[in-house]
Amino acid sequence: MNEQYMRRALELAALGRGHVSPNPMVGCVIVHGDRIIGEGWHERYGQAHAERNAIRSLRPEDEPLLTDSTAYVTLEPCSHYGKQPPCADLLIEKKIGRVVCCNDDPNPLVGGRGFDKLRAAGIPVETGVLAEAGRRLNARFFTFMEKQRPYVILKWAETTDGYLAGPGGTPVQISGPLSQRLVHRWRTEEDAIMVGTNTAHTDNPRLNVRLVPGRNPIRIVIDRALRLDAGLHLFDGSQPTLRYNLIKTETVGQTTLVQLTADEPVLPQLLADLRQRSVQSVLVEGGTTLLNAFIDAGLWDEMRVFRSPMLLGAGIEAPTVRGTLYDRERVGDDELTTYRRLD
Ligand code: AOF
Ligand code: ZN
Repeated sequence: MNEQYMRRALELAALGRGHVSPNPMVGCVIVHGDRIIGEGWHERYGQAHAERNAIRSLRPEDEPLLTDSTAYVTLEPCSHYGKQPPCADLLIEKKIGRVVCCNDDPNPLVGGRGFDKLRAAGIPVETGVLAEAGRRLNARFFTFMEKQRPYVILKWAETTDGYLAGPGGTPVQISGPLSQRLVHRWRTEEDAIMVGTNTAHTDNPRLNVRLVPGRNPIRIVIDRALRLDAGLHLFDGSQPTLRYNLIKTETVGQTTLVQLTADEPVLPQLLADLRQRSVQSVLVEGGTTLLNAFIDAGLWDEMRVFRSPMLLGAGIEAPTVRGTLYDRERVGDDELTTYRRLD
């Protein structure tokens, strides 16, 4: 077993970022002796899985080598008929010699049955190779399957003196142009993007992707009493939008009103509803009230904080960061720090 092939498989898997959700990103490398004879990854939701693409990439003269080859797959080969036929069946049919994986598939439709099928066909299987890297790559998918809620990313920009808006919530452009571009790329990478009532009202955000190429996420807003102005960009019907409220459920064009009950906390209900809709990740872009509500409820997985050189002197205080330091980098004049949950 050679970890370097699994690293390559993880690298290939990551090429699916932004295109495969709610499926996981998966990569596959087929190795004969010390030669890679096939490579593939899950490129697009609904389309061929990694293993099939790797098999397709083989030169015809290499096909007979499969019996003596190892498939390095970042996730357990699937055993079910979804949008695609089972990869375990394909590997058995092609008589692969051995299968090595990072992780078991937490999808209850698979859940070990892919490995069972392979073993029953006499194919040796090894799992748990670069397991942490595999889980990190598909943190959204694993959180969704294991915690039964979307992966929640809290994002904000704060000044050097710790404010994220001016006095009374006046919007201030705190982060620089490179940071703004980066946030647009993040929007293409998550299924949904969310703001609270105050931010929707004071910033009138579009919550779409403009500064980079990529798909638009679903927009989410909390509007308990349905008091937000119908003329806001959020309600322009240009992309699917979920408006969570306590009054009614109704769909008008691309905007869906979803009623929550006032008897229970809002966020768990909202995340449960998003799960039903297969929304696997949410980028929460503020404001402070909403960010703090997620933090207080313990319903978050990652914090991404831009700190700009700006000083405001007064204003709305940014939330207090939690979790463990995961990454720190410079983005133009800003410093971006990522924190992850401890558990
Ligand atoms: C694999 N290889 O490359 C991927 C897998 O609807 P489908 O057929 O596309 O199935 C989606 C499920 O298959 C997904 O939830 C996950 O459990 C597994 N994804 N499995 O063997 C792959 N992308
Ligand atoms: Zn599959």
